[in-house]
Amino acid sequence: MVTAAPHLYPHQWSWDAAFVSVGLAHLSVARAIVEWDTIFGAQWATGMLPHIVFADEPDYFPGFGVWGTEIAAARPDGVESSGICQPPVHALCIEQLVAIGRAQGGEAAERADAFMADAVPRLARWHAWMSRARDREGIGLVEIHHGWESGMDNSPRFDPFYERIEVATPKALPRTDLKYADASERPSDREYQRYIHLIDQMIAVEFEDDRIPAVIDFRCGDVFMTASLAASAEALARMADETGDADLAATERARAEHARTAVLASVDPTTGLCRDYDYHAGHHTDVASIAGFSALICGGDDAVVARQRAILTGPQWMGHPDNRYPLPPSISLDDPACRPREYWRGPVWPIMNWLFAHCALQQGDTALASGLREAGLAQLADEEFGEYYEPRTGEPLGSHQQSWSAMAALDWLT
Ligand code: 9WN
Repeated sequence: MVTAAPHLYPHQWSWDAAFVSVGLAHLSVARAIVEWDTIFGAQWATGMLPHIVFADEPDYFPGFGVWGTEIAAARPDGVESSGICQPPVHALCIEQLVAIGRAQGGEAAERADAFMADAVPRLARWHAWMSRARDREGIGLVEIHHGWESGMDNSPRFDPFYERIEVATPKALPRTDLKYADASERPSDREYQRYIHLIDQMIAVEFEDDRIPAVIDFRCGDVFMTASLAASAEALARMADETGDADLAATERARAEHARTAVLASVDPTTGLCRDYDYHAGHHTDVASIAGFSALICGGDDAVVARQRAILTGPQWMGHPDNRYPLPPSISLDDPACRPREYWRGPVWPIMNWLFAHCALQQGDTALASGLREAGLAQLADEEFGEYYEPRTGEPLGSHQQSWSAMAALDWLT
């Protein structure tokens, strides 16, 4: 496996690895496929792809022992993984990997085609799990039970969800992350107490999908996960067309439509942005973050997309006069909640730039895609491959040599 980062993240993360495989494909399709052997080798019997596959490396908290997934019946034998998921960008990345392999021709193309045929049924199980286990009420928004599932861990979009969690007995927190990143750039201990509390709630019901919603304090209909699912379901439908599985292609197109409808239904008519849904409170939330632009990931309504594009490229986001580069921060610099050095509370994330550029290209918006590519490459020309960047100064923050940041550069340059 390629670890998500050399020190801070010494294991394989699910959506990191999916992205990283696209970068690897430019160097070696065979190597890129090895990455998927690890991802798919950890797929749970339910179809879930777990968010971390652990390497034999103790220096990360919370490690396998804290996760307690040895009691999860669905976890495959011999694989140490966490018990939650991450955004379903996998099909979208595999489609890109296959396109890269085909463009290389010869053996690379043959390998890519054979891999696609193997991957399609696994992706189908993954998407089916997401609909079955995480859209139980059929409203279409993918339900998450931990901020880590969103991949945007401590984004202010989750503050309303975390604020109601009272941790009765705080635990010792061996914060290994603080050895490798400055505390001011990472989530607080208070946040970590809540993260661990949610894991304990899942352990109490042995990570069983049917029992978690009744006990978990965090139930968010995540609009960004949902838009990722819609984009990936379209990608999987196109791959199923190619492998001749018409039933699967139809299922995935229906899944994409259902997800897209929920994303578009979440749009706040006043702000024009997409909103998460609070299952406990029974309403949408109204925190503006980069996830608010989820319609740009999945498309589906030209007017909504045009409005979000105008806001994203406008003076509060990419076009902010204080920006070092015209790139989207995770929270607008004009927002009082913005903390420009603190993780998902303000910084610019290279992988978000890549994802938004990729989806723009899919939807024919070459101008947005090339703007993100150009500015994204200018930022990464520091060759630090920061996990995230200070929007105003362009200073790399968090981990350096972050694998998916390197992948963005590799894919954009080749
Ligand atoms: C928890 C690996 C991961 C990314 C996430 C990012 C961060 C982990 C952490 O690192 O989360 O999953 O320990 O902070 O938020 O998106 O997948 O790069």
